[in-house]
Amino acid sequence: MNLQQLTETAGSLVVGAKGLLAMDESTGTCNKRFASLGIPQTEAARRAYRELIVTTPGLGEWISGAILFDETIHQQKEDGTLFVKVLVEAGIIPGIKVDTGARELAGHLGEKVTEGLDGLRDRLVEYSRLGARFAKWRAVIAVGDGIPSRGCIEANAHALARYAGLCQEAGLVPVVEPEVIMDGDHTLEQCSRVTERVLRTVFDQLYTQRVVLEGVILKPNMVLPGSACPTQEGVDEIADTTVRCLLRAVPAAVPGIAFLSGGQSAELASDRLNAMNVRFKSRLPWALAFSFARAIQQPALEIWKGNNTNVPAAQQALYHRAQCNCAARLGEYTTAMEKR
Ligand code: 5MM
Repeated sequence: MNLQQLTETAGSLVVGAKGLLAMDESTGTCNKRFASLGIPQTEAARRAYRELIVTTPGLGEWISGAILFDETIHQQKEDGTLFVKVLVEAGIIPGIKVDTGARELAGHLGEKVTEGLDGLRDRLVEYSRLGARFAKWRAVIAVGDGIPSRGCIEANAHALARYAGLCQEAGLVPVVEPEVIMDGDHTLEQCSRVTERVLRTVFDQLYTQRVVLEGVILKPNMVLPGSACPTQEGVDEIADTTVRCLLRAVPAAVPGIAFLSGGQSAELASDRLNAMNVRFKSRLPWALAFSFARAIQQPALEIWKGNNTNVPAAQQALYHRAQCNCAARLGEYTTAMEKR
């Protein structure tokens, strides 16, 4: 393990006001998003859409790293240039999602465990050869009656730590993503308790597996009430609750926290990240950044709709969301930025 290289890469991923662009939707997820907009669910359409993203002019001003999917890391622009090369030339670090998805956890009705450890060591070597410098693995934790269980939290935390250890061995920075999902009617307080418990367990497992925290990026959920909860707190309360939870559970050695958006609207995700940085930035041991998929991509996807003539407008929308989220990192985002 080259510790200096790992810490440098991790630092570059959260440098300045930049953040990560998650474009690692698996084929099923990407097709689902395409289907809802009437876009053909073909390899050609997925390639064209990913070309739109990676060729967005100026994207590297705001985006430090892009998380790719196995299909995408092998794909090329129409002119034959590999996407990885396009990203590097734009100053964006290529990364790769390496889990193989969340499946039902035996004996735990309604809970999942993320798979993908078998053969991971060899896959990481190959991804590194293809140009990836960081990786990502997502665990899914649901909140509900009697869940999450200890079995689910521990199984997922153990897998995340085993993955992170293998990444560091291969010289790739692990982005560790334990997502407490928004589905359900749980309260903000419940989400906070679950998120804290999950994060404490994850960091305990990372320590047990000898993962070097200086070479890790954490990708958590913001602490939010369930999407069906009747009480939806305001932006400041969500910012305070999220940061309080993170301060309790995330060691100061971690260089950066890059939130997932989890189904929030693009504007709310920016607004909440902004509030955290306005209220706490100067007092935090780690950078508070973003690693959004839907909250960066969705407006662009809705403009593109599979139509080539919409590419410039879609790229403009993508650029705009990336810019808004950088402003949010600085605590300089305002809703006025949306009225353009
Ligand atoms: C939670 O999902 C991650 C962040 O995306 P959002 O900001 O939209 O919440 C995202 O990186 C996710 O892991 C990918 O979209 C891949 O999802 P699947 O389910 O296809 O592996």
